[in-house]
Amino acid sequence: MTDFFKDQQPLRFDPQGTDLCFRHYNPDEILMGKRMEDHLRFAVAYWHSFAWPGGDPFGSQTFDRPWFGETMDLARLKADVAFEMFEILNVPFFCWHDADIRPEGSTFAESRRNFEEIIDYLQGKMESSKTRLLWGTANMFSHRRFMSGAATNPDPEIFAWSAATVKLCLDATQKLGGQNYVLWGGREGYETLLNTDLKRERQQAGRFLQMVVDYKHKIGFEGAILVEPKPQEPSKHQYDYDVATVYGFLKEFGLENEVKMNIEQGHAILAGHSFEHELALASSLGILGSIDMNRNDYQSGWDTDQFPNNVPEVALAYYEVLKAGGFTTGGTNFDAKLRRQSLDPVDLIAAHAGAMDICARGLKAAASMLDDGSLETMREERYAGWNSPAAVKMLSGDLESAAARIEDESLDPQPRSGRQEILENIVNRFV
Ligand code: XLS
Ligand code: NI
Ligand code: NI
Repeated sequence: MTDFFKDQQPLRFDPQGTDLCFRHYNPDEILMGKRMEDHLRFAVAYWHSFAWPGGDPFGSQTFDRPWFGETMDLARLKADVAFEMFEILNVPFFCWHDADIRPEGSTFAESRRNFEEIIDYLQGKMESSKTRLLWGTANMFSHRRFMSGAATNPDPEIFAWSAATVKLCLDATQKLGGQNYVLWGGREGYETLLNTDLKRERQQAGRFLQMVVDYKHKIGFEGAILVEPKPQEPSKHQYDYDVATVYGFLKEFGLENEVKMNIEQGHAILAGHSFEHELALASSLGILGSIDMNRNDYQSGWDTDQFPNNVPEVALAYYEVLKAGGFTTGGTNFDAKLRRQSLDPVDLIAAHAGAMDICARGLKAAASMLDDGSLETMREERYAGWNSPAAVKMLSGDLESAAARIEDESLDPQPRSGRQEILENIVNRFV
């Protein structure tokens, strides 16, 4: 035991509690025939909680964690504290980047040895913990070698470095029984078109993803490969802009049946969408994989990665997840960080506990909305005309026969209400 969280006991579920506890998240509560824990599949993100120093564009480190520093002993201490927090929160999953868990070496080989040693250490910790790996990923955006991209870099040697990095991370994800492998292309984009061969870079990205998928099959990794869309930041323009863009990209490279999406609330907002839009679209395309749960500050226009605290928003997100049949390999990863003034260890616990409660409330509201059924009934009614034999026939016919219907059948279609306010009132009965 470290003494970082002092004598903090695992949080209990107490609906009336006024101290640090879960008031809504009850892992064993059954909703739609499934335990709440198995619906939500919470994960802690190693990078925000244990690796991020608390900097912003105007100031550097504010957190003073005893494990900060680039040594193996400190990396092990960080892992010890992480697993203590997983136990306090009773979370079933965690996620990492290679750079979060190991010190950077002076050569690739040294970084690899550090990484492999820490992976063994994590494997040991997982033997006495319930917490599994939701996904692993490679950080190919922080080190200066990646400043012009990873797979899309103008320098082919960086492409090779990226291949070595992803291979290592995918091997480690498989070793730890990870349920997914994520690729977020933070610098797979450009700063200026003036120095960018857009066509070539997209081809490199497509080829890279094909190689990753081939390798996944070669080693028999059973998890899902997930791409995480984001429109910009840190690059001015990111190629994996949003779900629709990534789907077009996957089709172009023949990967639409191989790769799914990891959708993040804040990235959806940055792309000018709502979270539920991105989820609904991915679900309609059959590529909904997992979610990164967080929220942006709506005034700042940055990816502020705050913990979620808006039940109506979260409810509409889980409504889409539940309608899609729920998570299979995916889950709810808190890709969220403390505010940089939240210095105390207890702030880390409170942030996650509050977010887990918000998600539980959202999930319960979503399940009630589905159970009530009015929303889906009204949606079906809106399209009921399409069930008529004439409409079914029209869709398999040609433009001329569809056109002929207007005069042949003397059609005179009348506008009907979209009933938006009534639908919103229904939602408000549950959130
Ligand atoms: C950054 C991304 C990142 C990914 C993993 O905006 O959300 O944290 O989830 O590389
Ligand atoms: Ni993000
Ligand atoms: Ni993310």
